[in-house]
Amino acid sequence: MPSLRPDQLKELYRLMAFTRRVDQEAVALQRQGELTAFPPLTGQEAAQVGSAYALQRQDFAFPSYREMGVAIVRGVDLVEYLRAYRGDWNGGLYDLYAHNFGPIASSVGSHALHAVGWAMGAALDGGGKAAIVYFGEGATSEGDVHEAMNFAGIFRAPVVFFVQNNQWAISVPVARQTAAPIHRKAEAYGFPGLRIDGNDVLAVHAATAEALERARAGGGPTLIEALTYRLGAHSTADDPTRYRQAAEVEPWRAQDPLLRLAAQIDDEDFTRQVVEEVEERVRDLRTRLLSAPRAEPEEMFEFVYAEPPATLAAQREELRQWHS
Ligand SMILES: Cc1ncc(C[n+]2csc(CCOP(=O)(O)OP(=O)(O)O)c2C)c(N)n1
Repeated sequence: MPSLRPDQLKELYRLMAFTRRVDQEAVALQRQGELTAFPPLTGQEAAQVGSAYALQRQDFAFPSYREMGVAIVRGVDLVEYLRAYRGDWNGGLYDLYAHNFGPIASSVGSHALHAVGWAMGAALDGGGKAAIVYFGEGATSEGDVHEAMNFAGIFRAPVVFFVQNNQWAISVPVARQTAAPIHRKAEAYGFPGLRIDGNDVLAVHAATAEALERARAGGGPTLIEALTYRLGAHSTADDPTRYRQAAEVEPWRAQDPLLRLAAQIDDEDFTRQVVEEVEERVRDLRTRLLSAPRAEPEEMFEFVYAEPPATLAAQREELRQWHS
């Protein structure tokens, strides 16, 4: 058992409950036309919150598109975060350095390289900092991830590769992704790899805290494979009933990370009170998001060309006429 105090367990529960509720709200906002698309994380709260809770201020998190739980723990403003899913601005509007939380990486696996680069820079600056990069088991089939791990191993970069093995990469099951367990791939790159119960927030926190501490102290990278399950759809554009059976999902519902932590805390008054708190915070978030400024569609033609080619100029004109 890691040395977390009872008040820290409650803090973890609050963070996880808030993450779950915002996740549901974001899906609703997409259905209402307020967000363009959203990739829900329900089921993965322990993996995200437990690992991010082990980060220190000076560390840097590199997220994929599904890491809203990490953004919440890092203190990123959720209006700014969600506006990225409205398509207002590529990569998000938040200040990356205010909370050391990187841009949302939509290109699968690409940010593993960014994390290793940052980590090598941090080591050159004198150490004491670590990067953590989040990606799914599907991303481990990308060359970028292997190049990142190989480089990290050679240069002993202070980085934790945190894989959320949520069993599915859109419609591709993990059995079609790799013939060997993901955590064992670390051995080939010369650093430790471990597999943990990703729905047990205490296990996630303990394993990540240890890996980050080793990285900060100059002990090099770690690969953590957190076994979890994506209870919802891949994204709001996906229908998982087309490729997986309800009978597969049900046993994972029994492993719900929130229920497991609630059982450990065993305080019904507390969990009831959290539900109320979270509702209040989500109401406030919705109000602020709906009143946030919207980008002008014409902005999509800006910032790439000093002198736009004729095709783009014509498209811009067409958009202008369509709007008028
Ligand atoms: C380089 C690249 N290839 C393909 C895609 C399309 N795509 C988006 S998400 C996804 C599946 C990724 O699965 P996984 O890495 O397991 O993460 P998860 O979505 O389950 O969190 C794919 C193929 C992409 N965004 N980028």
